[in-house]
Amino acid sequence: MTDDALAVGEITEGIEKERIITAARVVVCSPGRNFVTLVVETRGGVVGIGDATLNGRELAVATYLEEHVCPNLVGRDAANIEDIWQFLYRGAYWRRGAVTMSAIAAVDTALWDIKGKMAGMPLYQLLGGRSRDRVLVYGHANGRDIEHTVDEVERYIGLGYKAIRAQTGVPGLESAYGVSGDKMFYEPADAALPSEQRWDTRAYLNHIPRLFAALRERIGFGPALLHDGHHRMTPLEAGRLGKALEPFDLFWLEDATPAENQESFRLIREHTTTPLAVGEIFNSIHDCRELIQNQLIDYIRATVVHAGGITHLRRIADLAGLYQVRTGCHGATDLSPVCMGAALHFDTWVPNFGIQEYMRHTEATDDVFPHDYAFEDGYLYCGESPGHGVTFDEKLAARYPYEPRQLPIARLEDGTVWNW
Ligand code: GCO
Ligand code: MG
Repeated sequence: MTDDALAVGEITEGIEKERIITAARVVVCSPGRNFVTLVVETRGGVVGIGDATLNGRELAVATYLEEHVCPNLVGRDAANIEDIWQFLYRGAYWRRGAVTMSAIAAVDTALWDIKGKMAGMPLYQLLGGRSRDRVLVYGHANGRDIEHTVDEVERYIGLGYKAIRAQTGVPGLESAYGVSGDKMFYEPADAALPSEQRWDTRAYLNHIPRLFAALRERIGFGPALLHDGHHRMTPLEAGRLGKALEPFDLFWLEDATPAENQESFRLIREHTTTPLAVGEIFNSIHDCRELIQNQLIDYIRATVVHAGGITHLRRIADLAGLYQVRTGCHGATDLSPVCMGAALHFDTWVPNFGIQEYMRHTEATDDVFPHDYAFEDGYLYCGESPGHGVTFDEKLAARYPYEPRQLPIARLEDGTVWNW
């Protein structure tokens, strides 16, 4: 009897002993910011790692993994990625949710890593091979005012970027989403308890078109420009902004409005042809099914760590492909290099690729997570080493203990809590 003929989920003598999972453990470390990493070991000595970081809620996922997932992994055949995914998803009874899906994603990523290492192949080969030579990425430029932001965009062009997200300070507001002191390593989770920021949508709406007019005036129409609304607008306000930005040829307007009500994107669509992107906080295909099937978006932002791993992200991308919706995986610094490595293999394979977000990690983070992907001239290249190509220096990680940090909250002028 071959291994394939074995009943799934059954641990029998026949399973190649070396594939049996012997240990699964969670490491929380903070080399500049917090990361949750799952390490899975097999009897044969092959180790796979997965990212389980959920910004501001790290310990919830770590505990979920430690208490409810890891004990279930030991003794299973690491090769049965699909069966383990289904076991963790259906078997929990409580479906979906960011904590559950990030935990499942970490297991899934670690198991794909192990499969690649056992096959001696980079992950993209296991998915179906290369669909492109390189992965177009966008970087983050931001400034306190329009002039400063335009300078920053020019600096990113100087660094080789072909696509740049631009965020700027808004007159009358002390702080704005996406604008920070450090121009390479933006980190919004800034305090143990949430800091509070004022928000004024009218001031924002009147200001942003001026930024993009100034940008096109200075840099022309060569580089692609993106903007993140970070859930702050109502659908009608988003329609107005999208319309005002049409002359400036945006690659996308992101998170124009919260998407719990997927139907609300229809109103935006009816008012503008500016391409729409959403999904960095989605964790399931059901969060975006209507958006995709009704062609209410152009780019889906779900990524490996928060959307159930490679196994589930692939399903989302396949559904999106039927409706000409392309991928644009979330790639902020709160997703560890492990997620980035896995996402780059996914990006290299996925037929309906759009773009990949790339916020650089700090040197300390890169030291803890040595990786073989590399940036050159506006593109990221995944490596050729077996698995996803990212390793984990646990000894070094131990020098950076967890630091409690949460994301800020936003309030309107009158004190009402708004979407951050
Ligand atoms: C993005 C995102 C991030 C999020 C962050 C929250 O487009 O990159 O909006 O900057 O704010 O991931 O943890
Ligand atoms: Mg975003």
